[in-house]
Amino acid sequence: MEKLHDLQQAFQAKIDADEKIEPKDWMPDAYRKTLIRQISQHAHSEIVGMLPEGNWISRAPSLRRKVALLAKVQDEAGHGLYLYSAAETLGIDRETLIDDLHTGKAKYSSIFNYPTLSWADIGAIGWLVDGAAIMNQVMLTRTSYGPYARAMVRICKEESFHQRQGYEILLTLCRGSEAQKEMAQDALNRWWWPSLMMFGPSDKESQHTEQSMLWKIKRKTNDELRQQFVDATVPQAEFLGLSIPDPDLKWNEETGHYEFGEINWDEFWQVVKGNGPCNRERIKARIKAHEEGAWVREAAMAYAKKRKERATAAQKVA
Ligand code: BYC
Repeated sequence: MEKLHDLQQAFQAKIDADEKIEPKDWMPDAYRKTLIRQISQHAHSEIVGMLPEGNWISRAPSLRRKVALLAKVQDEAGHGLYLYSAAETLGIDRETLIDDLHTGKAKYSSIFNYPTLSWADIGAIGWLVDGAAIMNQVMLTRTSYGPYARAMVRICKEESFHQRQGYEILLTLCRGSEAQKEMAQDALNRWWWPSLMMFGPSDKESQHTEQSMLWKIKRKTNDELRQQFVDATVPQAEFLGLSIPDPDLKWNEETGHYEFGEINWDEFWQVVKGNGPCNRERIKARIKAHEEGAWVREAAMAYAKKRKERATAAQKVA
């Protein structure tokens, strides 16, 4: 008992001193569990996040746009892989994690359960969804678990290219014809509120924030990040000449922040529980891709096994 207490104290002291926790270090079970939950849900978000945009690769309006979108969607697959690997360092295997996604046990970001109806949505996703993701992920480059923090550094660099490609799509549309500008406004109208929901429930409702802040898994709360996002994004919308679909949005001179209207939390929880516009379609598409990719995984495993056998045989000869 005493020993456990000492271990816990040493662990928290390390966190308080801003040292990283590494895979072989002792950690409380609850810390491990929280990290597996958050990192795997983050990985699932990257992989499911490929679907709404992948839908537009074949319909991109020019070769330049197609190449950029292809690269972005491919980057997201890469982010998913870094994150599954980071989760695996905590002693869970990838098949279990993927199974949890397919059976609905594990969550993924609510944002990917909305449809992409026009090309302007690809601009809005890059600008708003990747913009929100960066806000959250820059904080995570300083998270207390080493493998997660290091994965985030590279992911953030790529996300900033994603954000710019989205903003540039909207800038082009907003400087184009009246119809193009309307398309951009319509995309902003549909993506604004779901983007604010990405940051999770309000601090009052959040179950995990308090503990995650003590462990420095999270460095900022859901509401802090959401406010930071609104403050950064409103001037960007003004530059585009678009209006944010929130009649309550106003600048507060005293606080130096924008005030904004109430989020529809009922819609948020419906989407999180699996009843959003595209939840069923997304999971169906992921299961299909997983099943169709079985032969690739089998071939890769067989190849790895053969190489290992050859290396062992060569060692014996030597
Ligand atoms: N959607 O106590 P809370 C991207 C769940 S996409 C669904 O505040 P926590 C990308 C939450 O999991 C971004 N579920 O939790 C961009 C919890 O349920 P469980 C992905 C949500 O963990 C473009 C419950 O609600 N980023 O990168 O302290 C293209 C209570 O919440 C959501 C990440 O995942 C939501 N929006 O804070 C492609 C970042 N919000 O788990 C890809 C890493 C909350 O108890 N994650 N829930 O069943 C985090 O930073 C935190 O997990 C969150 C939530 C801020 C999301």
